[in-house]
Amino acid sequence: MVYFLSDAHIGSRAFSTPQEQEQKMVDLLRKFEQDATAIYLLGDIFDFWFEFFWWQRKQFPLLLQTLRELTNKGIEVHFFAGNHDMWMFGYLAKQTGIIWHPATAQTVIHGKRCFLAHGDGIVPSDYLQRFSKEKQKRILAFMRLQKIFRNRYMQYLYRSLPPFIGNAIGYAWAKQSRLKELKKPTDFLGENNESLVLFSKEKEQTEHFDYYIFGHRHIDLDLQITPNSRVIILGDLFKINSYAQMNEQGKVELQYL
Ligand SMILES: [Mn+2]
Repeated sequence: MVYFLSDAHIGSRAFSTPQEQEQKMVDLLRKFEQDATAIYLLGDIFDFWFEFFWWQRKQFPLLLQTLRELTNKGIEVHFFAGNHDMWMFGYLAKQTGIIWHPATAQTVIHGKRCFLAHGDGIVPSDYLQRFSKEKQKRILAFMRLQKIFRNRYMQYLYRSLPPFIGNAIGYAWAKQSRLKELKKPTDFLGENNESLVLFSKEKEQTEHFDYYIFGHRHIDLDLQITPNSRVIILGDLFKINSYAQMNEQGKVELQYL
């Protein structure tokens, strides 16, 4: 079995018991361990993850230990950058043996062509034109922020902060977006408005994938876009409590805890 999971947001200060979130993730990984050949973690597994230059106390030791044990057993664990945990500079991979994907990936699993990504910034080519001038401004501001987050020089500066300051800022920022999500979730916008679906439909015109699998949106979606192509959005691990699995025949199904 191959498993897909995203958006656990471990460590979020929006939850009263951050340890429980880590334990929940570990329990699920232990369940996967029974029959997994590979596990794809599609981003935002951590609510905030930043590897600073300065020494810092090991975060989430239980989860890191579990990941290490899984990879030692020969289970491939793929870890995709989310917009909350893209700041990995080799430490986590070295500690746990995960395979790090800073961007999207295209791969064949059990004979099925898969397009995999966290999902932030994945939009169709005519995306901006779909909105009013006012909304375009907000989207562009968000995209500028994403660019700063991914800028190597800015990352270098942030890495030189003492971790207790850098983490305090990061967790406070992340908490806001978690509270917003919990208070006012953005439900499925319909296949003509959901950017990940629009992107996949556009992509399908030039290149075929059996599955487009994403996280990020905090909705659980399994949508047929052509007779042999589907978009799967994984939901999350704190509100929807969902993940996906692919069996040896290449059949993908959403699962709920
Ligand atoms: Mn995200």
